[in-house]
Amino acid sequence: MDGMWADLLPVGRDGATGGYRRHAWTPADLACREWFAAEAARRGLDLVVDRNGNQWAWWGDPDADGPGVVAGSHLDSVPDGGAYDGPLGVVSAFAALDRLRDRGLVPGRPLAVASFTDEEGARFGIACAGSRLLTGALDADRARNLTDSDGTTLADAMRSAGHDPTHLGRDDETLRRVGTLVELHVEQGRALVDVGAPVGVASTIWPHGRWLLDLAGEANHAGTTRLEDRDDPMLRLAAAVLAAREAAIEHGAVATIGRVAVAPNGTNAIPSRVRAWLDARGAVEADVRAVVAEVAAAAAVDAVEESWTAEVAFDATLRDRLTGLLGGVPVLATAAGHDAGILAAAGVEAAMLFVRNPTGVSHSPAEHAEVDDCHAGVDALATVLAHLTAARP
Ligand code: HGY
Ligand code: MN
Ligand code: MN
Repeated sequence: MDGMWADLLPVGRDGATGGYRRHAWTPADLACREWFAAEAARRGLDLVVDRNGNQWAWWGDPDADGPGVVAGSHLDSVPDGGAYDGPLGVVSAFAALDRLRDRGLVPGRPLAVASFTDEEGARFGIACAGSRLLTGALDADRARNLTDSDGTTLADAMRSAGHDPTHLGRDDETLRRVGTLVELHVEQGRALVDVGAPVGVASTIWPHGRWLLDLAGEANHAGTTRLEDRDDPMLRLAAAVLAAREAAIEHGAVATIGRVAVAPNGTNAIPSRVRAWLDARGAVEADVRAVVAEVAAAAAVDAVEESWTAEVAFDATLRDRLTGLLGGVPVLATAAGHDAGILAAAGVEAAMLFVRNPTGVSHSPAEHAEVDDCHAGVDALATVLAHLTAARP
């Protein structure tokens, strides 16, 4: 594990912030994809890149002997993201497969390591884009026409990276191969550290979504325009940001406006337009919807829903089986979205393992997990995979 981790660590890392910028279909992302292919080749696994760009490294033939068991996560990051969110799950999946081989175990079912494309949606705005396309939760034409901040479409970015976007969309051939998905992920919170446990099992993913607030104003001179003559969209943005916090407190939810695009973005120009993206989440859908409505009202704008993830309750039988198998580890909900949640919502049997995060911090260069806890995660994943694949000497 440590060698894989060391190889991956410098890929897409920003020297100034120490954070990662592994955004979909950029050179950094392609370097991660090459890393994945090399690790698959090193183990003699059959590498499959599906029509949506997701990578699968198979030990055994899921078409002949499937459906199989898949362990994986994602390699892309948010802007200035941490080292563990995503990569810990992919590295741990390869390491767990190595553990089975080290113990002389052969799976009774095909086993794969997977890396889902564009889980963060950092460049094109839709989280879990690869798994949403795979399951049909994201329309292919809409996906192809998503644009990044430079106006590059997803289709063009994929083509430039050598991946044909023509056949994006639900992929039943790939889905049929997946009998059970287990995603290991660094915990993005403090539940495990607060109970002193290195590993936990997921119960649910909170409902959450992303909304665009598109605020039009009137461009004008910052110095010569009288206050009473101004139509400054920044004031409505300010109202939205404050309303997001107040509504979140009121409804027991969380709400964030972390991404803003100002046009023309000049120091001495009243903006003509401000676009802001609201991320809202909560244990109860109605609370999330109430937060969005109050933010939209405060900004006097319609909030345009860009993505929505309904609550995911992971398969309770599988959840309890794995919890017992691991000796009664904690079971915890998360407000973070994951590819395992997208596949579970599409009817795939799925589970998640969490590895302790000593500070709970994520989506930050400060994100961290202790080596011993990472190894505990690999041990747990290997135990789970041996069980699920009925591995035998
Ligand atoms: O936004 C999320 O919860 C995940 O990191 N994509
Ligand atoms: Mn993330
Ligand atoms: Mn993640």
